[in-house]
Amino acid sequence: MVRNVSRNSSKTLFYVGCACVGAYVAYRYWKKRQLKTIDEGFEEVSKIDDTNERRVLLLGLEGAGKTSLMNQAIASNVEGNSYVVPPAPTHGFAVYRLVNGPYTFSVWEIGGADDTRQYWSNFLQDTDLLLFMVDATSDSHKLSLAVSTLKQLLGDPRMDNVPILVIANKQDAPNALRPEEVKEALDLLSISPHKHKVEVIACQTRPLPHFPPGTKEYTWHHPSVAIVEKKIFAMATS
Ligand SMILES: Nc1nc2c(ncn2[C@@H]2O[C@H](COP(=O)(O)OP(=O)(O)OP(=O)(O)O)[C@@H](O)[C@H]2O)c(=O)[nH]1
Ligand SMILES: [Mg+2]
Repeated sequence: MVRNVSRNSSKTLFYVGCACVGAYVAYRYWKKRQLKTIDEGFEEVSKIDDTNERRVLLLGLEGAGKTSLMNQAIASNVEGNSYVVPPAPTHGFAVYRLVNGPYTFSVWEIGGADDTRQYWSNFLQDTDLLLFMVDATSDSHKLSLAVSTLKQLLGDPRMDNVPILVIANKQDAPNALRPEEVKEALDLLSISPHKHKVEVIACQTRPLPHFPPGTKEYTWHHPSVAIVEKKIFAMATS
């Protein structure tokens, strides 16, 4: 009798042991499959092709016309796109997507007000093109602030070798500085050509013309906007 009980209990022990080993093997197998799935997931993400993506940074003092330009660029980029006028000051940032052939350009506009400029340095990483927008009707005080702001930006090593397109905006105003004058006022000739390719382009987003039949205010853009766009596409992909 005693012998039977002990035989039964060792049998039970044997089965419990087998069950434990089986459960452990099943657990290891499941874990391995799970890790493999996670690995495959990473592989899929790493396979996503971002070679046709370009990151463009749009900076400039408040009121330079950054939002106005992008609203119109969006309107001219894809037929049927619309935008809201008048532009409001940008508190924080806005991202606009432009498409040209196989390329997608994400344009990051960061507001230019005093309290927002301190955050510009958070956005410098991986920039393919810097758009620096200037209100060409600015007085000398504002222009020298634009100069020191641009120099501070270019002092950041993350901006090394990033091409720069300076946009001399508000060319519709009779007192606006022309691109050559903006080049001088911003001391752009002092920027080493080995470090940055620099170009200056004229732009205006006002005044609104009479709309041709079939167009409305929200789909209108000034012809200079399309020229600026082309320049952005060329410089960000060169
Ligand atoms: N005359 C004239 N005014 C313009 C032009 N572009 C923009 N403006 C005006 O300038 C003002 C500021 O324009 P925004 O586009 O908001 O300027 P911003 O650079 O985005 O300003 P923040 O977002 O505050 O940094 C608005 O009243 C616009 O209507 C232009 O080409 N000519
Ligand atoms: Mg803005």
